Amino acid sequence: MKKILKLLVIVMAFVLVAGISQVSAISTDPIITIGSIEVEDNSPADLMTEAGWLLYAGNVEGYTGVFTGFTVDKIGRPDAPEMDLNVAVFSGQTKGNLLVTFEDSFSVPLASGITGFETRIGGTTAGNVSFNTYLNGVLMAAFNASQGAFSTEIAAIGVPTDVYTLRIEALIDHTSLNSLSPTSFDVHVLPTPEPGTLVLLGTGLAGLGLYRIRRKK
Ligand SMILES: [Ca+2]
Repeated sequence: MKKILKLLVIVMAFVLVAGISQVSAISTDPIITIGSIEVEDNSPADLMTEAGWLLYAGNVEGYTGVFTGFTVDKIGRPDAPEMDLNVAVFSGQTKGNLLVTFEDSFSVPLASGITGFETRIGGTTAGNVSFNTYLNGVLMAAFNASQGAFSTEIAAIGVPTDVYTLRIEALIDHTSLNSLSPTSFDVHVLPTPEPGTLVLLGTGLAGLGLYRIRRKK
């Protein structure tokens, strides 16, 4: 039993050291654009002074809404970054399209075992919304939602090798609706498999190894 504990401590120490050594390599410059408005993290337009958390509320091109972005300083880890865009809008009198984007740059290394990024989308709309997510300009996920509740999960395989950019796009279309029609949604881009799952898998494999060593004795 003592031997097992000793080995577990060594495995955990290795996991911790591996995690810490990867923290330094990151560059973040997250920006949300809402129509022609640009909101950079902790610029005057950002209502949330916390790093990695962007918030804009107000009127933009015929829409009134709240736009929130979370990125790696707030969610995820430097070696397994996540991005989350949350939008709630009402259309006003002009009822045109509204393009909302959220972009951030990161740098490798990624945690070992990550094979790509998953896009999770959920929400409800009175009109139509087209979603796209990109890794270095290459489409990872595309989804169209119209008139009602929606949700989807789309996984894409592909791991970057250097500094890389993740980008979320949502094109909101209320062109044929009355002036108080709502749309709200959440778009979450996260690495697959999730780091939590990786750690569990790692400890599970370590446990299996210990079991086999013990049986041989
Ligand atoms: Ca901020």
